[in-house]
Amino acid sequence: MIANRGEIALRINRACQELGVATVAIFSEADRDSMHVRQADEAFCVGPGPAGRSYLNIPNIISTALITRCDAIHPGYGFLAENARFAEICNDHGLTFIGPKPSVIALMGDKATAKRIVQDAGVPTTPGSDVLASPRQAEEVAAAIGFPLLLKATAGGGGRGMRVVYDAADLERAYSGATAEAEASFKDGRVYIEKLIEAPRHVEMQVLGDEFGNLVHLGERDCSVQKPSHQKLIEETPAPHLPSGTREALHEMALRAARHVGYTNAGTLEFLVAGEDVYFMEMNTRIQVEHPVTEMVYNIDLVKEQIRVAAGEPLGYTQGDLVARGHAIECRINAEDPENHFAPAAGTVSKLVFPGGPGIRVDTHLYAGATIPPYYDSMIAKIIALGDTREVAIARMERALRETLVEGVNTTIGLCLEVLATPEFREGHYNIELLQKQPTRR
Ligand code: MV4
Repeated sequence: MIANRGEIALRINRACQELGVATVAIFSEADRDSMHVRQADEAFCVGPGPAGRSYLNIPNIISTALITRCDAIHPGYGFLAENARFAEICNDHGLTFIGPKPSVIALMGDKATAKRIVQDAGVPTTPGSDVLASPRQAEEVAAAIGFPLLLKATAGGGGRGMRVVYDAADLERAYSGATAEAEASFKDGRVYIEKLIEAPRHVEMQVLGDEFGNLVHLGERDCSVQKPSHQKLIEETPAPHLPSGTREALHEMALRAARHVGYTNAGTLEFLVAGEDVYFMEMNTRIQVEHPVTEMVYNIDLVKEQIRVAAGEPLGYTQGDLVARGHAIECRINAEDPENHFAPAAGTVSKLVFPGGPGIRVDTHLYAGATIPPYYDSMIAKIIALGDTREVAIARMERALRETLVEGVNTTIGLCLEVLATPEFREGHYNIELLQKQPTRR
């Protein structure tokens, strides 16, 4: 069962087709005409458009999987992908959850716990506190680590429920604000403190483990090009200008942390990199949107690997067998409304042309005439460029973006081209600040 929609549902279906595995898609009433519904072997409606009533409707999804005699459920990313309870319910019903063990999802889902465990493995984490018990404890920790600092929700991740605090006078208000926001968003108001790392790069590590203790890494991805909303826009591998010692340390730390938690299946460890300093931040226990850049340079199908290891197959290779070749960049194409603070745009795509040619991969569920429902994420396509060098990959990406035509909705294509043209990006000397200053340029 493919328990997702959009491009990742197609991506999972492709892996299954190549493996000779039959697929069952689920869809909401808003997605009846979606491409994933057509391409899967079977498809069943699980509820109305709003995700809470369909793609997050656990009883409907589980009963559909049981009725259609599915063996396993691939959750994709988003929706139920990092829901430990869902993973456990799948396994309890004899449906293999394609991902790590539910206990590991739960541990990593609690960001303060994840940091503590990873630190126990000897991996440096961002300096800070464990969960705070009171505003008074926040003051004590703040006095010890100094300002500026960040308050983060332990149930959060990805920047939700985060507050920057510049001085002691703002702490109490930030604490109650962060706590209230975390309580409202996650029904868990617990927060912790971190020292603010200034102008870091966001570099993440891909790992993959089987159920026999074999674990490999598949290099890093630089995801520093993010919108102020923490939406990633451009990702690349390898990370440009990473000192070789820092890169090796990062690879080593990822393996050590993943091995320490008994990690199985595909996962990503997020780090902040500032100069030679590397700090673990959080771990994502799912396949990520940006996985294709890793697939391109390693010539490996991560989704097939996820399915194989979930079926109890051994990896069949070791770290030494894995060699990265070339440079890959991904641009995310989102449908956004510039008239409405770049909110996700719903609408109908009237004309559509995607690029092709050497070194270009397009992962999308879009087709000419498709309607984009208002209920879900705004990403409509990912364009991935591979080159022998970073320069070739950039040139390919630029021509691919110029070949692309999307009529009917406004997209991030122009913004991607602007970023690719900046001296900071071209030289590979950029950090998370790149898109923070001018929030909405196009
Ligand atoms: C940080 C940080 C600086 N110092 N933590 C943002 C999303 C979430 N994953 C964590 N985030 C950050 N955590 C410390 N201790 C800066 C960010 C951050 C950021 C990180 C990656 C990419 C873009 C970002 C934009 C703003 C802030």
